[in-house]
This record gives sequence, structure tokens and C-alpha cells, in this order.
Amino acid sequence: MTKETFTQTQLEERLTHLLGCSIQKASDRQVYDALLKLSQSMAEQRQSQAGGKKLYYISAEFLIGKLLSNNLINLGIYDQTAKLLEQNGKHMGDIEEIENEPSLGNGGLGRLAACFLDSIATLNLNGDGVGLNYHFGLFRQYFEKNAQQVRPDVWLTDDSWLIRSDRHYDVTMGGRTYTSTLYDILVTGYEGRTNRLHLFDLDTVDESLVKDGIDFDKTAIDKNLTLFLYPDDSDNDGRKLRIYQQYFMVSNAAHLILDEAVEQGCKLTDLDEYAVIQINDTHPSMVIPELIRQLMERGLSMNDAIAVTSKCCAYTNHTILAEALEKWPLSYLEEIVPQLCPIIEILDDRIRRKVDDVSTAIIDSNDLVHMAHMDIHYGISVNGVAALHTEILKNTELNAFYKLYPEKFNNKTNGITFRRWLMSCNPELTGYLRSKIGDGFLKDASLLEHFKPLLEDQQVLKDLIQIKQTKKHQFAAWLKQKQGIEVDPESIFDVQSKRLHEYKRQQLNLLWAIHTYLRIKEGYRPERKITLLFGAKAAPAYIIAQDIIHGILCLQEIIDHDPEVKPYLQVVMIENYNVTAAEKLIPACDLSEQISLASKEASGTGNMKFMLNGAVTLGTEDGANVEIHELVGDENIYVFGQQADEVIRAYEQHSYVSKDWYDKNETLKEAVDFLVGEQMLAVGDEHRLNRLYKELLNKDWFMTFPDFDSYLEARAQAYADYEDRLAWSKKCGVNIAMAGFFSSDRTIAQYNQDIWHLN
Ligand code: 26Q
Repeated sequence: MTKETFTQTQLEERLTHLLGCSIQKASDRQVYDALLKLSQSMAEQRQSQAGGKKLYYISAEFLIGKLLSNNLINLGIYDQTAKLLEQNGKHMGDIEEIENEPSLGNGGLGRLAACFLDSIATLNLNGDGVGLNYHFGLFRQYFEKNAQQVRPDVWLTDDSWLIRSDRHYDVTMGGRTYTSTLYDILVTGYEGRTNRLHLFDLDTVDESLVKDGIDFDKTAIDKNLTLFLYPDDSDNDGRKLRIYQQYFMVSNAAHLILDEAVEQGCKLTDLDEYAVIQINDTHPSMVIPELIRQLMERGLSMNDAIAVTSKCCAYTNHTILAEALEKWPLSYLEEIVPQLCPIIEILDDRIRRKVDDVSTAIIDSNDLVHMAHMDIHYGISVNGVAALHTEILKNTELNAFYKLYPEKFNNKTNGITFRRWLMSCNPELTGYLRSKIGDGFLKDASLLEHFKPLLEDQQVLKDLIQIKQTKKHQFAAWLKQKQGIEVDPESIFDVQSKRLHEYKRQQLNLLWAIHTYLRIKEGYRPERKITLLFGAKAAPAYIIAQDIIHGILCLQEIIDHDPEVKPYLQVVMIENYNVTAAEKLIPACDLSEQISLASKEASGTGNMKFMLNGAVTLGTEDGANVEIHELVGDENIYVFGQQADEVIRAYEQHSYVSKDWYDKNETLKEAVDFLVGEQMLAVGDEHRLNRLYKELLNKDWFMTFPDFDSYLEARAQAYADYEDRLAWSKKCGVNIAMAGFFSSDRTIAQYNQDIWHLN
């Protein structure tokens, strides 16, 4: 592996050579193209010789985001390139705009996979990602009539990062054989090696199949297999197509793994010395029976194939919501992957003979195949993604399995890559930290703690305020340009951005906004204007999630037209929240809303990105918020709401009745009633608003009402504290200094130490 470095002149020569003209004369697109080619060729030089044990991180989603800046940073030529462009009348920001974001994921799980790839390469580990090359990523969102509308996300262009390989495999499903094509994206590590993201595709996929919005014919598998990323983490439409996608992914993965192992001289009974497979949620779980099947095809006995597969696979659980644990009807599998069914039946039979507790069976009495059960019985490791989450898995959701295999259970608290979520999105803060504590933290994030003692210096606190102001101004300019909306950088930026889901409780935040609107109408004047920013996409089939977006947009319109309220409160729903938007929004945030119902958010990773960029968290004791709280201490976080154990008990006892809370709390009642009041009905859809109102009143499954008062109180306290600007800045500084734990480099080092054992 060689690492190229350039002098400024050499860099200019390389670029002009690639351009065939001077930088000045080239268009932004040409410059983008040349930088892409330069990065790829530099990245290729950093590939290590194959050899040793290898990790395959299989995931249905890799939410990688734009790659140009990230790669330039990792290759060590970002600053140099930016300078060179400036000297030639070009701007890095404009060049970045050219790239389409590959949105090949829904949210947290997919973004985590992308952060992990960055860290794996940075730690010089031999590990590739394996997934699918969706022609359309997560749908694009826009707003019309105060409602979410969707259109396909066309991201593929001739100058994308995909490299077509000459690797093809045959995959038989539903009685037909399909031939795959493998595309690779080079994954650069920060001052590290280059790995690959392998994305499998089918040449016959037909983009013209898409008709209205994002609808398409779900039956023509040869035309639609890798057409779309599933936008549904909540509904079950097109379940069979999902099985086709999953099998196509894992069958290709198994072929690749076995081919590469054999090339290394692996004896297949020793496969575990050559390969370890991380199964990212249950979406790739069919890799277990498929790998067994392919090993048998290559001559192993069933016993040996099962034995060695069980030593190679490890499973990560990302959710506690029972409905998200995949269970496939055996009849579907028989139709699509009949070759796997005898294997799955034997895997089930072996467990039934060994284990008395039938709740851990793989095939249940309704002939549903529990993918997670297969992963746990036939894998080496089961991990949750934050300390609280892993405890809940052990003690409740997966307790029967924990009793069987306590040694398999382990926690791996999520992390984020600081290259993207600090260096790339916040060069101002990065530069400042470097000037204060040196460069060490960029390689060893725990060194960020050295920033903490400096917070005794008032000048440092002022500098942090200044940096935050800069980021707020930049964000305001971006929002104005993208969406035509103006926000005031002098106001508090209070942000909730994440997928829309009832358990994440954007509706609680909406109730707060209504309440505050009503108080302002009564004459209450907040000390400082509040800008409440939302970013959220809702799965198109998730009706209540759509209704919540509708509610927020209606309130936004009401306030925009109310000169009495507008100077004090503004609500903005950001269109098409994606990685690119997150990179603009997160560094500009003052208060980070992490308000899921305790016990429901497995970890969260946005919470970590906000913290790292100097926002203070307002949150429940849920997921990784618990660990943030422990790290920063009571002074530097606002915590409210019920505890996870109380929530779990309330569900067990069916004791929660939302109407009771509504009846006894006037303030709450007033906010809830507003949803179907005259003003909302004047700008909104009666049907939608009524449905939302009734959902809360009669169900409120995620218990927003019991947390309402403590939420109001905690938020008021945060706003009051914000007015002591230096004291607030110190809180921000502590959050930055303590964020080192949440580097995905730490997470990946732990996966390697405890599960993968690479190097
Ligand atoms: C399942 C079946 C059919 C169709 C879609 C799906 C599906 C798709 C996506 C199920 C789940 C997902 C995504 C889950 C997810 O993003 N979970 C989040 O993972 C993060 C990384 O670990 C955590 O931080 C979040 O707490 C968790 O919600």
C-alpha cells in the first residue's frame, strides 16, 4: 500500500491533466468529475494485498451520503484541493453541489453501516460491505397542501462512484435464474487503507417501470428487483419482493465469500478462519441457510456446513419494536427460495430437539419463520446497539435466548465517524479544536477530553458561541436557497431531525409547539425567538406518520401568517431531510430533541452527531441518551419523562389509558383539542387532523401524555439557561469534549476485539 502525497503544483498538474484544460476554464461538473477520478486512483493505490481473515458486513442499507469531500479528507488532500480551487475562482461548496447523494438507506441503521465502513478502513481492518445497488434510493420528499409528497430519487449518473466489475453470479429464485453484476464503491479510510462496498445489481432492471410517484409493478422481478430501496420500516407491502431482494443479496454475498476464501487457499471446513459475517439486523439473515446450502454444493456434509456456518455469523439487533422483527411465512419462502426450506426445517428441528422452550423455535406454530431466532441459534454473537438496549434485549425481548446462550450476548454502543460528522460538516469547529488541543483527537477521539479543562477560559466559551453563530448563518443561507424560508440566526435553533415514527414522538414536540403558540397568543413573550426545526420523512404507507407531518405543516402555516406570534416562534419543516441536509443542520443546532418513549429507541445516532457539534440534548433516558447523560453529567443535559422500566411495566399491565391523562390536564387538553380546532381546519385536511386527534385521545400508544408536563418544564429550563450565554456555551463545550466515546472507531475496535478478531 502506497500513499500518494502532492505538492500544490503536482496537484494542479494532475487535475489539469485529467481536465484537459485549466481549472479556471473547466465547468464545475468537469472539476467534480476530475476530482472523482483523482480520488479513485489515489484510493486504488491504498488497497492492501488480500490476505488474512476478512469481515463481510452485509446490510440491505448503506446510507453513504455524498462521497467527494469525505474521500478528499480521508486521502489527505481536502485542504490543498480547496485552496487550489479558490486560487482558480472555484469553490468547493459549488463542486460538492454537483454530486447526487446516494440515499441507499432509510435512516439510522443504514447510516450506521456507512460510518462503520469508514472506521473499518480507518483502522486498517480487512472488511468489505455487501449490499444492493438500488437504482432509486430513499424517495425524495416535498410538501404540497401541507402534506408530504414523494417522487423517485434518481441518483445514478455516469460520473457516479460505482465501478462495474466483471463478477457475475447466478441466483435462482421463484423458479428462474437471474445473473447478477457486481458494482464496487471504493471505501477510503482516514489516513488508512481502502476497502470496498460491494453492491449487487441486475442488468435487466428497468427504470421506466415507475409510473406515478414511486409506484411500480411489484411482480416483474427481472425488471424491479433492485429498482427501489424499501421505504417501509413499518408496513408490509410488497413483502415477496423484499424476500427476493434479500435472497439476491445474500446468495451473491455467499458466492463472493466462498470464492474469496477459496482463492486464499481456505479449506471450507475452516471457513471461520477466513471469513466473519456481520448480519445487520435480520434483513440479511437468509445468509445462514444459503451459506450452508452453497457449502454443501461445494461438497461439505450438512453437519460440517452447519457447524462452520455457525462459527462465521454474528447478528446485530437494532430494534425493540416487535413488529420490526422479521417473520416470513414459510409458504412465501417455499415459493421463492424452495432450496432453503429443507435447510431451515432441519435447523428448526435441531433446536426443537435440544431446547424445551418452544418460544425460541425458528418455525412457529403458524408456520412463520423467525429470522432473528435463526441468527441467535446459529451465530456466534448477538449484540444490541446501546447499553440500555442490550439490557432490555437480555431481560425482556430476548430473555429466553439469553438464558440459553448468555455468552453470546454483548453490547456495542453505536458510534459515528468524526470524518463526516465533524471534519467535513464543521471545519470551523474542527480547526478550532486542532488549534487548542492539537491533531491527536482526529485519530484517537478520546483525546477530545483535553478540551474540557479549557472551558474554564471565557475566551474559549466566546469562541464557541462565535463558531455556532457562523454555522447558524450558513444554515440559514442554505435553507433560504433551498426552500425559500428565512430563519433568524439570533433565535434559538431547536431541532428534531430523524425518521418520522410515533415512538420517536414528533407529535409530543408538535403539542409543545401548539401549547407555546397558545401562550404567546395570551400575551406571554419568550425571552428570545425560538426556531423549531423538523426534518423527517415518513414511510408512504405509514398513515399516522403522514398525519403528524400534516399537523406540523399546518401549524407552520398558521404561525407564518400570524404577526403576533411570528416574532417569537417559528416552525419549519425542512424538505427532503437526508445526509446532505443533516450535514448543514446539525452543526447549527442549539438544542437537540431526543424525545423517544424510554425503552423504544435502540440507540439513536443523531443524538451523538448533535452532541459532537456542540448542541445540548433535551431527551428521555432512552438508547444512547443514557450514556450521553452519564458522560456529560446532570448539568449538561436536560432529561425528562418516564423511565424505561416504568414504561415496560405499563405495557405489561396494560395500565395506560390516554383519555384519563387528557381529562385531568387542562393544558394538555387545550393543545390536543387545537389539532381539530377552527384554525387548523382552515388550513388542513379534516380527515387527517381528526384521525391524528383520535389516535392521541384514544390510544397514544407511545405515551406522550404522561411525559407532557415534564417535557414542558425541561424545555423551559433549557431556554432559560440559554440566556446565560457563557454558561450555556460551557455546556456545549462539555458535550463536545465528552463526545469521543461516540466515535465509530471505538465501536469498530470493540466489534473487532470481541467478535471479528481480524489482524
Ligand atoms: C423491515 C421489513 C420490511 C421492510 C423494511 C424493514 C426495515 C427497514 C429499515 C426495518 C427496519 C429498518 C431500520 C431500522 C433502523 O434504522 N433502526 C435504527 O438503527 C439505528 C442504528 O443502530 C439505531 O440508532 C436506532 O435507534 C434504530 O431505530
